[in-house]
Amino acid sequence: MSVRKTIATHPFGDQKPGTSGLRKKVRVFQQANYLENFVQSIFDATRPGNGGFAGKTLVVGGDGRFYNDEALQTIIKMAAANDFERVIAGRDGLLSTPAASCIIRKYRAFGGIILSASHNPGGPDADFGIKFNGANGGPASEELTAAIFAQSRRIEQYYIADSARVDLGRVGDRQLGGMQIEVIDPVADYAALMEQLFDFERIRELLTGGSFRLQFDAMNAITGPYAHDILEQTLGAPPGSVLRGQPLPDFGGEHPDPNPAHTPELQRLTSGRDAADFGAASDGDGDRNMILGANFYVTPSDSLALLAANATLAPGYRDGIAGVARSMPTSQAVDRVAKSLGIPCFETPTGWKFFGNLLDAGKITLCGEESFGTGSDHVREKDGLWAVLFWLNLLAVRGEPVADIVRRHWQQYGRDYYTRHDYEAVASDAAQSLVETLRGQLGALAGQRFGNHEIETADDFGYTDPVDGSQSRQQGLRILLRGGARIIYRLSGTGTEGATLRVYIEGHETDPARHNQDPQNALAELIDLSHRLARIEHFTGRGSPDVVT
Ligand code: G16
Repeated sequence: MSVRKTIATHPFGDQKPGTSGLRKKVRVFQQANYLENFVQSIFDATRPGNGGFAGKTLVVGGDGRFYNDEALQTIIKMAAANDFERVIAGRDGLLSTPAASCIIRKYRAFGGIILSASHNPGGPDADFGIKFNGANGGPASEELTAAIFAQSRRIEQYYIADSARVDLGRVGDRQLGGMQIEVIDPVADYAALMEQLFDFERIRELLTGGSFRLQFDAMNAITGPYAHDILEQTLGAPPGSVLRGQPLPDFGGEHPDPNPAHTPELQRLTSGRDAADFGAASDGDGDRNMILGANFYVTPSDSLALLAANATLAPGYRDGIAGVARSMPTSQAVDRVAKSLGIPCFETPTGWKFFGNLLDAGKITLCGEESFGTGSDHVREKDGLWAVLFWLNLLAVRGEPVADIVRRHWQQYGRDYYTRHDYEAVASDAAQSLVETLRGQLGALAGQRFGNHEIETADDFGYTDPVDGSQSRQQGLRILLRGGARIIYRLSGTGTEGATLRVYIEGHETDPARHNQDPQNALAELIDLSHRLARIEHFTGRGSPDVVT
């Protein structure tokens, strides 16, 4: 038996969700009532007027980072006290973000609460996060996150069941008061979905044929169990193919961000004369991916374009794709593929939630972002292992090395040289001043020449959702140059310390003789221009970025 308790509380003023949910330091979440306030605000903002949560199912799980366990216990007790009929939880409280999306959809849940700070570090002094996904399996819309925030500013009480710890260590059913708790294998439903989309037979032949070598870096994070199960046990990749496959609460003290800087062992194994044929990594919660060939790095923007161009090679996309979408700062490589396929291409603000309506309406099949995210209409989150399996399917069918496939693609469409420069933990005031100053100057930039470059237009990106007409303003400052090159500035919405300025720079090169340059060299003039236009050093005191991808 459990007793429902009503606890009086006071609002915190800072529970405004960012690009993807509420992300803060663990110590912020550990304040008395902090997590509870936000969870109750989610329930209050989403509670159906008719009958409340009676008869409704909530999916819960997270990436296993520090505080995952404690937070899940609280959330489950609060779900019971808020009258949910059923909670579905991953065993040990684990669910990758794409698996959570898959499970919400498959079991027709009301929605889900996902615990993760994605690629941010974990541990008592690091980051934690929480977000709500709706019945379509996708992140809450801007409208809903605004309603949750508004509720968090006026909350006065929350409800929680007074009960013992719920055992999440074993698959099976439990009862908490009137609520059923179903603990499920976190991998099985997701693995079954992957098997429907990709040609497992051909991938198995590739991986067991003897000459092809795969290395997948799970970064001590959530994809470890998924990768061991799917890549090694089901598809036959030899043991050892999965690196850092054990999820750890602090990710082994590492940064679970799948980019070249944070995957040294994977870089070593995919470099040199004895390089593995294919390398990949996923992040803290399993929704991001990085793709590598032997001695070759595939940019996320190129990866999206390549998957779009080769989609019909995978059984799940055999009949073609309806359309594609990319976030605004993602390179225009996929636009070229869409044009040649004669399908629409949408440009959305940064944030996976903006793809949701397009996917639900069937306007797009594939979508992706420069921030190592790729996905499709199979779930409503970006999906790291899905991208890896898609690439393996493609490699199995085409039988060519990764580098050759990408180079051939560039020959056909031209190469979109691309780089992102991040200035991290900048003082928030300084970052705001930089953005506001540049915003004020945008109108005067059109027509100005800088060396070989001329600015065609400059604007502050705004988006009107083609499905529901909702509008999102101030989504990034765009400098569009004659010939298609672009420089974009925006402030990250996922950091937990100060502000992170992101500068995205791209230029298109059609001449195959010029396709083998280092992007930092190919884009040197534009990079220099990006500094001068925004006076980055003047505002931030930084002469060079902290991270270059
Ligand atoms: C989240 C969002 C992505 C976004 C990324 C970076 O990813 O889901 O859509 O591209 O953050 O956002 P920002 O540039 O604002 O930091 P994740 O993997 O962190 O959940």
